[in-house]
Amino acid sequence: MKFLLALPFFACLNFAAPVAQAQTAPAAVQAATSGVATAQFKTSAVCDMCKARIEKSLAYEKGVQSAVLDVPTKVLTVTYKADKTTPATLRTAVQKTGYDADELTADARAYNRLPDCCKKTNPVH
Ligand SMILES: [Cu+2]
Repeated sequence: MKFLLALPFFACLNFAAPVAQAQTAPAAVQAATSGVATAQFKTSAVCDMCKARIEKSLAYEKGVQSAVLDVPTKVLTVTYKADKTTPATLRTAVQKTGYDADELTADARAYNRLPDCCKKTNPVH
């Protein structure tokens, strides 16, 4: 998934980018029940570009079925297959995207590459 991290570094102009559609497609085939768990993490996301970036990054993580970030609360909700990944792995994926995950601080290099409007010093906007 590392190559994906290079993609979202454009300015925050394309809010309407239909990223959310792409991420839901692969999970649709999955049988609904066995071994599916949900985890929630508080992130440092501040805008819709952060939302798109995090959701896209998590969607490509192994075992992830869906990832939805609520921008006002900064809470990321991930549905995943418990035999394929763990909450710790998912938090690491958030860090590597440039965002804090609960008590874990964002990966510095990824954070530095975020556009200015996505820095966590900004208020939610
Ligand atoms: Cu942002």
